[in-house]
Formats: sequence, C-alpha cells, structure tokens
Amino acid sequence: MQEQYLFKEIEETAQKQWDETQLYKASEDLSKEKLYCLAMFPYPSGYLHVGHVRNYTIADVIARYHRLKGKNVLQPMGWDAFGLPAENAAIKHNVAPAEWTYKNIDHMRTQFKRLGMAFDWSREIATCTPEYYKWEQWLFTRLFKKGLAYKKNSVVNWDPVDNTVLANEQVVDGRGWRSGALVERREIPQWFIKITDYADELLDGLDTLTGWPDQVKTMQRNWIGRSEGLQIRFAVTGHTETLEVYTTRPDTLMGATYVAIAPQHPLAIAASKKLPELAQFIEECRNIEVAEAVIATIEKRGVNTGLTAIHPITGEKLPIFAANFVVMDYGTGAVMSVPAHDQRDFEFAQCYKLPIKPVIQSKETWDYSKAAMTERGALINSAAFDGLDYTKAFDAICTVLEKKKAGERKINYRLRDWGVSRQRYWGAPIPIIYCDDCGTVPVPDKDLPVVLPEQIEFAGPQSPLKNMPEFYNIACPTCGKPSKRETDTFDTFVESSWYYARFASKEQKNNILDDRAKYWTPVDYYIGGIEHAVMHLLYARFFHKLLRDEGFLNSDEPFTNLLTQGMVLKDGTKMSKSKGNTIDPQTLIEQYGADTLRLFIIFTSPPEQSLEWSDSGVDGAHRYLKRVWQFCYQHQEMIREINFAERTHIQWKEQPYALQLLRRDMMLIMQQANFDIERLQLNTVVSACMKLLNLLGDIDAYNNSVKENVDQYTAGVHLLHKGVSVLLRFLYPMTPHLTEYLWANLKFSGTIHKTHWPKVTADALVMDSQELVVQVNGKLKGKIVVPTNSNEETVKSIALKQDSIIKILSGKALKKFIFVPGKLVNLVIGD
Ligand code: ANZ
Ligand code: ZN
Repeated sequence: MQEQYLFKEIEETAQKQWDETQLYKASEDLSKEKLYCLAMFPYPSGYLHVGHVRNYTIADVIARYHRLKGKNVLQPMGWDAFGLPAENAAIKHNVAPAEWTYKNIDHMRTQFKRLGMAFDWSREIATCTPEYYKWEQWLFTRLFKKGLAYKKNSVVNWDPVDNTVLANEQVVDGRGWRSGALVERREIPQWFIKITDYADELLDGLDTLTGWPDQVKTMQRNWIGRSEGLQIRFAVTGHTETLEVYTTRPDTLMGATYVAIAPQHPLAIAASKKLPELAQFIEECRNIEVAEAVIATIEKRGVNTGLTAIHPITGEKLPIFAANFVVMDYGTGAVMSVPAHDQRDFEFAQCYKLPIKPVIQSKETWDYSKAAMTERGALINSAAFDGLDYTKAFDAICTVLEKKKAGERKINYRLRDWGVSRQRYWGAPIPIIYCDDCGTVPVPDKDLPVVLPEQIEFAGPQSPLKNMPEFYNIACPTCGKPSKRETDTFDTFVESSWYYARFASKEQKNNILDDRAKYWTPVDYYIGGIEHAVMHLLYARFFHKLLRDEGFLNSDEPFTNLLTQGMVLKDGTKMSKSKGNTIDPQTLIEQYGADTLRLFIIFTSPPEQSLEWSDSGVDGAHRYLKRVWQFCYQHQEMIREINFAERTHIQWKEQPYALQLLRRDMMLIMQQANFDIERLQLNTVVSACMKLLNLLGDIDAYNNSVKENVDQYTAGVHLLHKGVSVLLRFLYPMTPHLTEYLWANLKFSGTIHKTHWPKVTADALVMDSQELVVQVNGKLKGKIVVPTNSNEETVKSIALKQDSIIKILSGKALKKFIFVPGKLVNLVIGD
C-alpha cells in the first residue's frame, strides 16, 4: 500500500476490472429478493453535466447499498436517443442524426464508466435502434386493432416559409426558429393514443403510490383534472337542435344570464354565414393559443351570434355569444355564463354590458361591479332552490333537469388523448400504410420493424422522409396495390414510456417482453428530475397498464418509489451554458477522482433539495478521503493481522468503561446512518462516515493509553478493526473505488462488492454502567462510574468511597447529597 492516495490509478484499475468481469451484470434469481433501481436515462446530447452526475450518483448509491443488503440488484442504463437536437445538429453541421447520436453515446458511455457507475452494461438500450423501436411499432399496431390508437385532425405549428411543421421548442416568440416567419396554426391529421380510457385508473392509482412525493401526485391529479358536473341541453330559438353546455356549478344555474360558445363551435360557424362580423372574429381567433393560463389572462372578447337559448327552468331568453375564452376541446365547447360567480364570465359581461345576477349568498357584502364572488354558499334569488347549501343545491338542480330530460350529471377530464405523431425525421416510423382500397392498414408483424433510413440528406428543416419515395412507396400488405407509408414518426415520449420494462428482456427477439419483466418490475426506486413529473411519468404509468392488459406485466404501477432530485446551483442560480457557470465533471475527475466528486455530491445536500456548488466543498471531500487513506495506511499491519488471525472473542462487558463507551458511540453512529440511508437521507450517511473517522482517532488514542495491558489493548485493537470495516462499507456506495481497494489491501474477507451491510449489535447500545459528574458545592471535581439505574443510596456509597472525595470531605460536614439520575451528584459541604 502506498502512502499517497493515488486515486487515478486506483479508479482506472478498478473500472477496467469491473468491465472485464461484468461485475454488475444482473441475472434473475428467485431465491433472492430483487431490487430494481433506475435513474431516468439521458438524452445523448454529447456530454454529461453535473446535474446528470448528481442524478446517477444518487441512483448508484441506492443500488450499491442494496447490493450489500443482500438484494438481487438490477441497475441498467440506456439512451433516449431520438429527438430534435440530432436533427438540428444535422441541419447546422451537415452530419447525419444517426452518426451524431451514436458518437455521443460512445462518449457518454465512457464518461459513465469513468464515474464508476454500477450499471449492467449488457442491458444497454439505445431507443433509436430497430431492435428496440420494432416493439413499440408492434405494440402500436395492437393498440390500433383494439381501437386504442386512432387518427384525427389536430392543430400544429406551421412554418409557412420552410413549409414544415415545427415542434413547440422550434417556435421562438411566435416565429420559426430558422426562417423567422410568423408561425401559423394548421390542422392536420395526427395519430392519438387513447390515454383518456385510462383516466380514472391513472387517477385512482395515485392513491396507491405511497412512495411518491405528494407534489408529483398533485401535479398528475391536476393534469388529469377530473371534475363532476352537469351537462345541460338548452333549446335554441328557431333551431331544432339543442345546445349543450357543461358546468361544474349547477348550483348557479339560476344566475346564468347568457351563453358563451367557442368560436369554432358549429353553431357559431353556422351563424357566421349571415354575420360577417362573426366570420371575421372566428378567423381572428384561429391563431390564439388555447393554454388555460393564456385564457385566464387574455382580454375577453366576443360577438353576439344573434341566437338565443331558453333557460331550462325560467324559460328566459339568454343571448348566445361566440367568445374567445371558451375552448372548443373541453366539455362541450359551450358554457352557461354566470357573471356573478365566475371571473371569466364576469369580465366578459362587464365588457358587453350583460346582466350580473347574484344567486349565491356571500359571507361579507360583495361589490358585484368589481369582481365575481366565486365561493360556495347558500342559494338566493333562486326561487324554489333558495336556502339550499352547495351540495343540496347541486343535487336538487341536477335532479330537476334530469327529470325534465334537459340534462344529466357528467364527469369530465382535462386530460386529452395523447398525440403521438411528429412530422419529424429522427424518430420511430409510425407503422401504418394507406391504401386507396383498404384504407388505413397497420404494418403486419412479419414486416416489422419499419426501419428508419439512416443515410439521408437534409435540405432544410423538413423531414427527409417526406421526400423519399423509396421509403414511402409501398405495396398494400392486404391487396398489393401501390400505397403510401405514414411518414410521421413517434413522439419520443413513446420510447421513454416502456424502456424500464425492456431492460428486463433486452435481447428478446420474439416478443416485446418476457417473464423476466414480470420478475424485475415494478422499478423499486426511480430517480430523476421533477420536470418529468407529469408527461413522462404519466405516459409511463399508462404504458405499464397497456402492457399489463396485453399480459406482459403483472403489476399496476411501474415505479414504487420515486425520488426527484434537486437542481445543481452555482451562486444561487441554475447552471447553464448560456450563463457560462457550468462545471465540467471531466475536469474534476481528473483533478480529484470520481470518488471525491461522488462523495461531495452526496454530502452537500439531501437528494431532493437543490445543491449549491462549492469548489472548497469538493476540496474538503477530497481531504477527507485522504484522511481515510492515511488512517488505513497507518494501521494496515494491525488490521491485516486481525484479518489473518483466528477470531478472538472479546468480552466487551468486562472492558474498561471508556472502551465500552467508544463501542457504544460507534453503534449509535451506525444506527443513525442505517436509519438515514433507508429514508434516502444520503447526506447524513456521509456525516456518519466523518464521525466514524473521528471516533477511530479516539479509539487509537485509547489504545495507545492501554498499551501495557495486553487484554485491554487487544480489545481496543479489535474495536478499531471493526470501526474500519464499518467505515469502508458505509463509504462504499459513495466511493466504491477507494473502499474496494482498501478492503482488499487490508485483507478483509472477500470483495467489498459482495460483503454485507454492517449491523448494529444491540447489546452494545445498552451500557451496564454509566458515568456521573461529581460536583462539590456546585464545582466540578471529577467523575464516577456506577451501575446503570443505581438508586441514590448506591450512588452515594460509591461516591463517598472515592479517594478524591474522602480527601475533600476530611473534617468537613456533608450537609446535603444531591443526585440527578443519569447526570450528576452534588455534595454540599460546610467549612
Ligand atoms: C357555470 C359556472 C358558474 C361555472 C360558476 C363555473 C363557475 P372545470 O372544473 O375545469 O371542469 N367551462 C366549461 N367548458 C368550458 C370550455 N369549453 N371553455 C371554457 N370554460 C368552460 O370547470 C368547468 C367550468 O368551466 C364550467 O362550470 C364552465 O363554467 C367552464 F360560478 O359553468 B361553469
Ligand atoms: Zn389495399
């Protein structure tokens, strides 16, 4: 063993060996409890940043801990390899997306290895390979046959100069990122997957996810947006068809003073034929965004359609407006407007001088010329319903309308079906063929995968597939007639929705998954950024249920515990290339080693909180590891000797109080660390390691003080040996290279990778004796050791037998003896 901590040599030797022996390769072993630990796989952008390092280090610490706990651990890694940046790079630098992507993957794989991650590389997946996307194409054809995938028109961002559809990220301030042209909204046919069929299950399932942060569950609940309400049919004067509106506040029905419909509502379009003003308004609204946040803030505008709706209870005539705050694709695209109690309705009514009729009792006096009163309360101005509270009114009004056949209760969701088609090149081709005679035909299993051509050329941002007859011209699989392939590709969220399951059955050629997926899933720990709280995690939960329903999985949820790690900050702000405040992990690894970087990252903050970068913190972590090294270096012979010798049984309870206390302290540190690591409070596990090293120093000092006494010295050395073995194992998840080396070099048995996590010896926590402070007239005079839980009499007799006390007491009267159990005795004496 060298005196110097030569991290580079140690780490590189270890990594080479781990790779050659496939140390982290996982196999199914039914005799052991499985543990599947997964960090969200990265997009292969080309290099790992510190945020990645944090994400993957946290996961690696959890995985390594559970290895030592005796679990059968799977920790795979892969690449979310399709996506826009590869296309942008292709357009800018004239390099094929495939080539660019595979080069980045190679570089990042090397970086991961240099970080010492315990990944099972035999299961590596790149989602852009046909072996992978074949199976999502296959699944899609199943969903199509089941009616769970369908095509309908939907709005996209259209760049009129580049003649292409743009992704949202490619629209900057309403203009195309490349052409600078004003982006238009266009309706084109697109593919959807019916996630709404699973809305209720996705919502209810959240209640079972006790290992998920509440914040994420709330975000998913809001996204699904289930609401209970009433769908009402209004008769329209001069029309035979009724107008349906959806309301979540049936209790306010008597306060409806007008009806508002979306500009794209069929009734508005019909009315616009005779109303040029309305036609123009509809045209103007074509380009407004429909995001809810936008609707809340835009200026409420509209046009009177000239039509009137008949109030289903009062028979009053209510004007029907086409209004920009009503969206076509929620509810029925029409609302009964209650300006007294809904803010959007209120603003519109103010603008168009429409009546405001309060029907809900407010707690304080309310000024209805300023804002809507949106709280619930008892009904007023509502004829037969006056006095009813919210729940009773809701029920009564629903019942009346249901009896009149003018409406029924309805549950609505904010969740929309998932639009999966993208008009982009670098994605998995959607496996569909259009035949003039047979219609929409899914690609038969035997013709899968539909391989994405990788030798392509970009002439601007449009997908090259659209100009490749050799790709899209194809014979219809049913009738053989010349037909056309779909040239759209899948949204990359499709690939990331099921990769966690495919890791279990990676090389399976005959099926999407096999029984190994049932063994490994659900993922026990899933670690990633909060930015994936909604889309990715919701789509993955959805796919899990789809795969379950196809018989491939046997659980309902994919991720049992979810850990969302915090951001890495520098000077309080997010690190970003544009701010020029990024840290390159590669440089740090060269300067300090991967173990230091890993230790610093884990130590500095609890995983869920943000981490403030500090160069001196990295340095501190490194100094600590050097101290660990030094301690082991100095005690190497002593430790090896014990490891070589036959086991000596130490009678701990017969050792001096001081040593028993050191041993108890060691157990207390271990107990706390074990508790912390279980609740993923990883930073304090590092604190425990720091305390342990200090404690080892104390044990060393004790050993030096009892050198003359062979028995006592032997016991002390054994405690030191134990302490080192505990320290190395506690440090192992963070610093696997260093601890592997020291473990082997100090001749602890086996390899550290396969040893067991330290257990607390319960009896060491219970001390047979305890130390009390001795005071005389309130002044500290020394300490005595008494049996634990001694009564006052015993303590007094022991105290009075102390030589020092006898001396102090000589010739003086003991006026009072004060005993504070567990703490002190105080002798009050006179002159
Ligand atoms: C009358 C009313 C009175 C409403 C009141 C609210 C408060 P959630 O919870 O989101 O489902 N609404 C319905 N469809 C709409 C659409 N397509 N575009 C814009 N707004 C729409 O909210 C449903 C409520 O949002 C409905 O209840 C309706 O307004 C409005 F004091 O009806 B309410
Ligand atoms: Zn055909």
